[in-house]
Parts: sequence; structure tokens; C-alpha cells
Amino acid sequence: MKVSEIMNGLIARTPNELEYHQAVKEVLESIEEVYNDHPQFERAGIAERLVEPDRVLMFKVPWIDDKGKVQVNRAYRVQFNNAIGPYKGGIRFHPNVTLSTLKFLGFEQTFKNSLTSLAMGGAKGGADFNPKGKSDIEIMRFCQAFMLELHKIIGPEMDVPAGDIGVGAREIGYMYGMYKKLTHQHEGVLTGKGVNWGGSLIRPEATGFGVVYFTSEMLKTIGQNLEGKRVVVSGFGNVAWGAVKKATELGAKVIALSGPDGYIYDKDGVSGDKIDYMTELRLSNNDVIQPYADTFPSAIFHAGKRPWEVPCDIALPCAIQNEINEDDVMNLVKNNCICLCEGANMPCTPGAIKIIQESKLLYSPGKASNAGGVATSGLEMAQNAMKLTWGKDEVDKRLHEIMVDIHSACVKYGKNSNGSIDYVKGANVAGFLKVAYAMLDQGIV
Ligand code: NDP
Ligand code: 2IT
Repeated sequence: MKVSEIMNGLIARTPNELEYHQAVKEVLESIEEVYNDHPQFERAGIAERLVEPDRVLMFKVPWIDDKGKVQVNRAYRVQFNNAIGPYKGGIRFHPNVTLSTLKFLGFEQTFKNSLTSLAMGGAKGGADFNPKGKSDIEIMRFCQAFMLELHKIIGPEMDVPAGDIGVGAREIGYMYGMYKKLTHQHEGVLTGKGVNWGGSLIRPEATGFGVVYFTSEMLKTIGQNLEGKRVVVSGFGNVAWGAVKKATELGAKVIALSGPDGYIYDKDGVSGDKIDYMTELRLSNNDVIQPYADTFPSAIFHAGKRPWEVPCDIALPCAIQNEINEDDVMNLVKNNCICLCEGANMPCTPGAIKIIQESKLLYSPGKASNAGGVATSGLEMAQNAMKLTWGKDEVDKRLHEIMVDIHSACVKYGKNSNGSIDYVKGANVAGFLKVAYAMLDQGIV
């Protein structure tokens, strides 16, 4: 395999899909060596087949807003690869969603799901719908209209969607209600369900908890732990909330959170009621973090700024792709940050990653460190299949074990000769190999 040849072909076929190219290039560059050591991969065209999704459903979602006006959004489900299990991955509602966004996310999801060691293939879906400022009824109508089309291609053994940006427990509930009405089936077709109707305990917390468990493992490699560490988190949504909760519980102090409007610096740390307040803020359907500083006098709001200028020991980006650029990383390095562990998917630009790799910063890519969310979705699927539920401690224990195992896989495939760990290479190679061997076994399909 020559990465440049595959990339040139991909760019020629999909010239506008920049986020997708970014994700593919990173993976292909990391696996190039191991790929070329296995001539059977080349013979089976594994790379050429991996970079094309199995199928894409694109559909319109017409719905009526509270003023009685007809609105139309564009929606997609990208079923990327089901070599190791049914398609699995979240749904994103965000105005910037394009096919390129969902292809990048579906591609990443394929390797992430492989890393969890559970039987899940990769997929992603969503729409360019902006939930901000919408009423609860508008959200319901949109979710129902979305499911009216999506239900045709999903099922517990076929494709199991979940949440992502803009899609949480409320939206999953509305979508599930419509799926049930259309199919007459009460089954494990979505994850992130309410605990009273098939959801798993710990799923809401799982991505953030997993990020912090992974961070702890990274810190152990340099003989450190979270106790007393200053943590900066971006975003204030589902992943950020879980990460803040667990980091605080393990003795760290979260000193900054951010939104699209800027960041807040809280000298006393985000803990106790302030963590519950994050959920309130999220549900308020506003687009801003500023009210945090109006509510808690210990915090100062910095308008239009990114939180990476705040001196910290640990950086946990939990908002959106490409939210950390070269300048941001230089700030982190200058301030002696020791660990950058990704909660979001692809939050660092390629330029930022280059600088990180030339520094001593411990750095983990999202597909390894944020895999706890989908892993716990996998545990929800297992519970649904057994028609049993596990207690909170049982799920949390399994989640913790999975994160420790993913860390070990990264070390196995990413350890450099000088003892440092290239988590990008480790995660990509470990995730890829399992999918590639499954594809080999299953022939050219
Ligand atoms: P949410 O919608 O719950 O939260 C996203 C958060 O990011 C919100 O607080 C949002 O604020 C904020 N945000 C959006 N744009 C920016 C910006 N430019 N600067 C700062 N903050 C911003 O989504 P999730 O927490 O679910 O997802 C966050 C990230 O984690 C995404 O990359 C997602 O793909 C990834 N992820 C999610 C998983 C899950 O299980 N939910 C699992 C693994 C990864 P606002 O809403 O005001 O725009
Ligand atoms: O990016 C992700 O891993 C998610 N949004 C969670 C997907 C899932 O199926 O739980």
C-alpha cells in the first residue's frame, strides 16, 4: 500500500470531504508499516475497501416548526464497516453536519469499536439540524420525522445508533418511541435508552468516565496519578460532564470549561453542585457557557477565547473536531501540561498533532480514550440480548476493565524503542488488525 496513492484516489473521488481525508490519512500513515508486512492485506485490497463506506443513506427530514412553517433538513446514516459486528455508532444533530463529517466519524468508529473488543462494526448518522433554541415539541417532531426514514435500515442485529453531539437521552427517547410505533418491536435498536425501558446504568457517564480511566493509565506510565492535578476541559456537554465528575472524584481539580462563546475559569474548581449545574445548562438549549460565571462567583468568563491558554497539568478536549490547533498546543506545552487525552472525536488538527509528537506531552487519540461510551453501549446491547440488567458497579467495573485493556493494546502496538508510547500508532494498528483479519476471513464482499 502506498498512502499517497490511496489518498490521491480518495481526494479525486471526494474533493470536498476534508474532515474525512484528515481521518483517513492519519490512520493509513500509522498502519502503513504493519500493512506492508502482510502481503495478504494488499492482495485482498483491504485498504481500498476500508476507505469506502459499505453504504450511505441520505434523506430529507421535513417537519413543522412551532410557527406552522415547514422546515427541511438533510440527514444521513453512514454504515461504514460490519466485519466484526452489527453497525454501531452515534447520531449527531448539529448545523455543521455534512456527509464528510459523518464519514470521518463512521471511519473512526470502525477502529474504536474494534478496540473495545466487543462485536460492533462502525457507523455514524445525523442531520444538519440545530437543536439550539428549539422547543421540546419541535425536537420531538424532528426526531420522529428522522426515524420515519431511518427505521428502514436499522435493527438490533443490523445497525444500532446512539447519541452524539446534540443527541442525548431525550432525543433517543423520542426516536425510540417512533421506531416502536413503526415496527411494533420493543428491542435493543438504540443505546443510551432510559433505564426504565432497556437502558444501561452508567451509559450517560461512560464516555467521560472512560476518558478519565484512560488518563489514569497514561499517568501511571510516568509514575503519576490524578490526585491534585489541574484539569482543563472543553465543552460542557455529555462527555465533559462525565469527565469532570470522575476527575473530581479521583482528586483532580477541574479549573476550566468552555462553550462556543468562550471559557470559564473557576479558581475553586468545578465540583459538587457545579457539576449538576452543567446538566442544567446543557438542557437549557442555549449555546453558551457564560451563565456559569453569572451563577458561581468563583468563576470568570473569558469571551471568545479557548481554554487551552489556562495553565494546567491535564487537557481533556470534550467538545468538537479540530478545536485544538498549533497555537493551542504550543500554549499547553509552554505551560508544562503533561497529558492531553481526547474525549471528543478528532479534536486536534494534524498540525497540532505534529507539535505534540515532537514534545513530551502524553497524548491519546479519541478512538482509544473516548471508546468507553460505545463500549458501554455494547454492554447495553448485551444486557438487552439477555433481557437482564446489571447493577451500576458491575457496568462500571466492566467499563474500567475495557479502558485498561485498550490502554494495554495501545502500549503493545505503540511502544517506541526509547520507551515512550505512540498512542496514535498503537490505537490505529490494534484497531485495524482485528478488522482486517475479519475482512480477510470473510472474502471479497
Ligand atoms: P454534547 O452535545 O452533549 O456536547 C457538546 C459540547 O461541546 C457542548 O457543550 C457544546 O456546546 C460544546 N461545543 C460545541 N462547539 C464548541 C466549540 N466550538 N467550542 C467549545 N465548545 C463547543 O455532545 P457530546 O458531549 O456527546 O459530544 C462531545 C464530543 O465527544 C464530540 O466530539 C462527540 O463526537 C464525542 N463523543 C461523544 C460520545 C457520546 O457517547 N456522547 C462518545 C464518544 C465521543 P453547545 O451545545 O452550546 O454548542
Ligand atoms: O463517538 C462515539 O463513540 C459515540 N458517539 C458513541 C456511539 C455509541 O454507539 O454509543
